[in-house]
Amino acid sequence: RQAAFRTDLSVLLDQVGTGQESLSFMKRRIRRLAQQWATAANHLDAKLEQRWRDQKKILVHVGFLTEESGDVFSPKVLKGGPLGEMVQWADILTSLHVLGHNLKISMSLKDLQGFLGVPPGRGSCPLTGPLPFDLIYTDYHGLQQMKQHMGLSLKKHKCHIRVIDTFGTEPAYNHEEYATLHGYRTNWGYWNLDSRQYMTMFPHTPDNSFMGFVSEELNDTEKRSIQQNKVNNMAVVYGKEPSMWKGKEGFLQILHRYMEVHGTVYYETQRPPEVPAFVKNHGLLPQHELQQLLRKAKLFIGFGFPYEGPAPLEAIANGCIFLQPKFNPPHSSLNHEFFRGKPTSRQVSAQHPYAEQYIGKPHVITVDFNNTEEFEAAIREIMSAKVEPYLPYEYTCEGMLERVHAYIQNQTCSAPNEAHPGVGKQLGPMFVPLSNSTALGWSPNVPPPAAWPPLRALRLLVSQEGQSCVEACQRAGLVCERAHFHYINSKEALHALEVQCEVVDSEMNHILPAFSVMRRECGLQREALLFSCAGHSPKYRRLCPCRDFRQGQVALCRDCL
Ligand code: U2F
Repeated sequence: RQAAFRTDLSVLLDQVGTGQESLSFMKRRIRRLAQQWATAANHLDAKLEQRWRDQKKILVHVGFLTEESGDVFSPKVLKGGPLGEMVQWADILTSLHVLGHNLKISMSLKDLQGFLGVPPGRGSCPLTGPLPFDLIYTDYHGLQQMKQHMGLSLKKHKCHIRVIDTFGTEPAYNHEEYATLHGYRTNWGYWNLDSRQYMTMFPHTPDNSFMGFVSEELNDTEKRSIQQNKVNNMAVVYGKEPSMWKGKEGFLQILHRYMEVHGTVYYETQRPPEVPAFVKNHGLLPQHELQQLLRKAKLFIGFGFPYEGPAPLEAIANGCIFLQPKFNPPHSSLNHEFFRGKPTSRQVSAQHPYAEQYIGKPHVITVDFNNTEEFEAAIREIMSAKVEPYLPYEYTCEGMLERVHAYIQNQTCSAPNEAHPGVGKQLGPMFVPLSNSTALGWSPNVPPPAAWPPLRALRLLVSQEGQSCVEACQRAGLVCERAHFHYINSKEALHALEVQCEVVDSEMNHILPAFSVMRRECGLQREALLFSCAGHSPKYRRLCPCRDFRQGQVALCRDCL
């Protein structure tokens, strides 16, 4: 069946259900943004020009909100607990509904079993017949529950699964045997999925798919009125939980010399001791009231935690400048408690690396907060700057619908466990050196094999020693495309790059394909699950599949729609 865009959200609101505070939060959000979604649906509908879109049967099982996983989030919704995940799930549900898919929503084990047709009870009762869904969106908690209740059939159906995973999962952590043997085993990883099945909150791990969420959009009249009503000396502190303010008095004192300081910190009866008396604390606000506060404020300032949340995007969208600390050395699972045990080695260079790398000045200023001069200079700069509200396209409703549409219609998980070194063999002649540099492109004369993103977007680059493909592609203004590793994992690719190989081995190692210049050793990848944009090694230069991307929509290549 053909999917038709929906602009009425009432059926979705009924489906979300009632009971927990988290559900009320999500429903308030869905209602508040309903008009914005409807406008975006109409735009995208027109842009796609009647293109056929398959209607998919989709199950959304929100594992972390189930009673069985402890549901630690719901009781904290009104008390300063994390809301980022609920923001994202509300927006995922809305996207799938608006795109016109056939949606079922599960927030408990009972719902899950009912939808899957698995008999209730203890132990793993394998799902016999075919899976009644084309796609299942869940999270790590939900995956665990599905394993318990679907038994071995989970393996059979795993290509249909998508895992919403805020901070990302790198391939080395995802491959069970490799992770166990090489010290990448964590509480979360090792599911042996195609790493693009993990979907993140920000586009920070190109091995995964970027799912994202949306932020409030403003029309021109609203933008103008915001700019006229900005209060140049008004700052709002990022942090709804008292612990996020702990040990920050020094910075707050300096800030207070220049600006009036506001906060939205949850409290029960009296001011939390972490929040100085000069701070005007509004208490935790409903989302729409927070937006109003941000419309007046000039500065939104983060003190290092929470990492990578939605609030800075909302602040920037409402015309604030976001000031955040640089982390030197970067925070990661190797050196910081919060990231410990997360299935990634990603180096987090600031509180909100996306804001720094994808938005930057004048909307985002990232400085070393311990350098008082730099910190004060940034505050002065912010007070006198004139900045317009800004929202990257990928965080608008249309941007999210466009991306989710493209994934649903094009992303396949064939996940052959063998990497088949030499799969690029028949493609050998298609590598044409562009110049003396290491960039290669596809010859336009040869029809590319079916692949998504299409292979004409592929640019083969070689990393420096110690550099990952994430970085190598980024330096060239491109992005690493994990789906294309298959096509560059060949002797022909090495040959086309004029790499001197005395031996060409094929191994299981997440830095392959790669070569050592010193030792004249070349290695190809034997295990497709281990193709990794993130991998790097000091003595190896890596072969990297990079691609272009659409302005404001890094998840999609120029020809990807
Ligand atoms: C992130 O979670 P958080 O919930 O801590 O992220 P924030 O950026 O603080 O904000 C989430 C939402 O909370 C809303 C605000 C944001 O959309 O509009 N809010 C509000 O309604 N009222 C207020 O007074 C203040 C904020 C991240 F998203 C999670 O994935 C991480 O687990 C967590 C820890 O790093 O950080």
